[in-house]
Amino acid sequence: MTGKVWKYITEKLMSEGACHFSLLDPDPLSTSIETVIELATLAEKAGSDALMIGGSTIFGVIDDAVAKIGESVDIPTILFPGNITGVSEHADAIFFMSLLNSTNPYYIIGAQALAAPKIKLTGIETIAMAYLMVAPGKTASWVGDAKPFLRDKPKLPAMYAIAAELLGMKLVYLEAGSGAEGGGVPPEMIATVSKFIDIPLITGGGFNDEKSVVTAVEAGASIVVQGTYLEKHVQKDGGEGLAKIVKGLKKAGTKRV
Ligand code: 1GP
Repeated sequence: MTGKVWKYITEKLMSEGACHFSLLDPDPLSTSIETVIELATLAEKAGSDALMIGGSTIFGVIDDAVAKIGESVDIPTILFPGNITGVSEHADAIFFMSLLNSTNPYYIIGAQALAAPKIKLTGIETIAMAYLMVAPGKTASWVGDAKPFLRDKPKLPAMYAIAAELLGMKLVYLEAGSGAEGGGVPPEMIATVSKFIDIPLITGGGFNDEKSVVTAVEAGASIVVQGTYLEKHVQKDGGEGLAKIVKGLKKAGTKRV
């Protein structure tokens, strides 16, 4: 299992230039497991390349949801943990992430250390990722005690992203926060950060239409994540809109291959 998901991601990026990931938040307070599974299957059908599972606030145990989502799709399931409660052995991989611009060491290395023995013992594939919070940052920023980067100061996250690469991390995630207003992380910031790193850049938070997703890829993002868009639209249109967004993303990606 080790390395299988990472191989899948890198091969996709090499052949298609960009990937689309769908974020599922299996929080029983806001969604039923049936809905989460429906969103997962619709996302796969629309061409999304992988499912990320997690959230900043989880009211419940995600194990069951992760197992059921995994049984319902063929695309990889990757944990996107907001805390040690977000770990499950039923996923294909876990983003082993550090919120580098947190002001609280717990979110930089504390939670990771607490979760590390379980992750190591279960043998789940880990993908080391720098998580960088950009304003507004929303709930993730609040929970993670972050000092979010100012949207018009791209050199600051660029410095952190280079440091992440030099520390051996495999990915850099520029996060504006789920439900962020303003069309995601500014393209100028994506462009500056991606220019200085050789590892793939993921971005998410507020990408709610094809234009913003395509613009992010054109600016240099390798992977764009959508969560809120899925929750709001895919059940209504059967994933038609999402399929269009993925098609636009792939078209923009192909130009970079
Ligand atoms: C949040 O980047 C993700 O961690 C997705 O954000 O819900 O705004 O798509 P949205």
